[in-house]
Amino acid sequence: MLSVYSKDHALRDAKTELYGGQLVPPFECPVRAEHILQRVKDVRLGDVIAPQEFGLDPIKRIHDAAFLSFLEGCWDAWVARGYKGEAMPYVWPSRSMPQRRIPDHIDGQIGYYALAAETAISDGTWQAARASANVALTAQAGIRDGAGSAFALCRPPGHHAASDMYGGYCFINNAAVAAQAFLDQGAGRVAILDVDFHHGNGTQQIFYNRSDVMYLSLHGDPDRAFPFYLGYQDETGAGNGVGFNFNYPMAPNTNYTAWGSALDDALKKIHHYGPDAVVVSLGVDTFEHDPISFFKLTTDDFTRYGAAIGALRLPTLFVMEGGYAVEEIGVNAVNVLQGYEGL
Ligand code: OKP
Ligand code: ZN
Repeated sequence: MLSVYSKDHALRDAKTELYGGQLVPPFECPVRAEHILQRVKDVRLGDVIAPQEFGLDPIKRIHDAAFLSFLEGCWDAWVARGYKGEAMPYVWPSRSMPQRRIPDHIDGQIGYYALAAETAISDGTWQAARASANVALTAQAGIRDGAGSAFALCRPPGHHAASDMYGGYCFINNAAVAAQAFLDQGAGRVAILDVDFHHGNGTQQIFYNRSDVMYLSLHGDPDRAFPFYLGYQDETGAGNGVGFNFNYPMAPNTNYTAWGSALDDALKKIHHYGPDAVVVSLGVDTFEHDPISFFKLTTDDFTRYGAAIGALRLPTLFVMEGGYAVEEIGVNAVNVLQGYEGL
C-alpha cells in the first residue's frame, strides 16, 4: 500500500494540554507519527512519498474562509497580546449568549472558533495542519490515479474539526477534505467510516445535510466520553441527509465481540450504499491500553477488522486520526492496513 507522510507534522509540537485542571504534555505528540512511519518501513508496507501542495482551495470546499484565516493568524495575534503561554480559550458564546457575532479581540475569537480548551494553538500548528491536509489529498490523488488503497499518515488529526471549529486535537478535517476531493473529481457517493474511539463530530456536522457522503462512526458513548454533546444513535441526518448518518455509541470495556458486530452492521450499510470510494478515519485509540479511551481491542483485532474492511472490495483511503498508546501505535495502525491487504 502507498503511504504519504510529511516531516512537517513535527511543527505541531504544543507543550501544553488542559487535562483535569492541569497543563500536561499533550497526548497528541510528534512521536506518534514517527512510530507509525517506522512500522510502515519495518513491514515494507510499500512506498512512502511526501505530499504535494494543494493550496487552500480544496480545504475551502469544507472549511469557512474566516475560520481558516483565524487558524493562520491565531498564534501571531496571541503573541502580539503579550501572552506567555500557548493559545487556549477560556470564554465561549455559550447557551445563554446565543448571538453569533465574531469579536475582534483574540480572546473572543478563539472561544468563538474552539470546540474545547484542551487543544493549545502554538507556533507551527497551522503549518502542520496544512501539511496534514496535503498528506490526505496526496493519498486521495493516488487512489484517483489508480491505486486501490492508500494510507495518509496524517498528523495532526482531523475528525473533530467542523466547518468553522477546531479542537479535540484537530484543526482541518483531513478525511472530509479528501472525501470532497473524490466528489469534485467525479465520484457520486463516498462513505466515511470512522473507527477512532471518539465520535467525529466535525465530520458528522460537515456532511449532516448531505446524501452524497454517508458518515458512519463507532465510538465511546458520548454520554461518557469526549466530545460528549454529539454522537448519539438518534442523530441520523437532516434534510437531504436523513438516513445517511449512523452512530454506534458503545459502553466502557467494549471488546471485539460487540465492536466487530457494530462494524459488520456499518459495512453492510456501506455495501448497500454503493460508494465509489471509502474513507476510513483510522484512530487506534480503541486499543485496550489506550490512556484516554475505554474500549478493549487487542493488537490482533486491528488485523481482523482491516480484513473486514478489505472484504468490501472498494477503493479505500485510510486517514490517520487518534491513538495515544504511543509504543503500540505503529503496530496497531499498520495491522489494520495489513489486514486490509490480506497479509
Ligand atoms: C482526538 B481523537 C481525555 C480528554 C481528551 C480530547 C480528546 C481528543 C481525541 N480525558 N480530550 O479523536 O483521537
Ligand atoms: Zn480519538
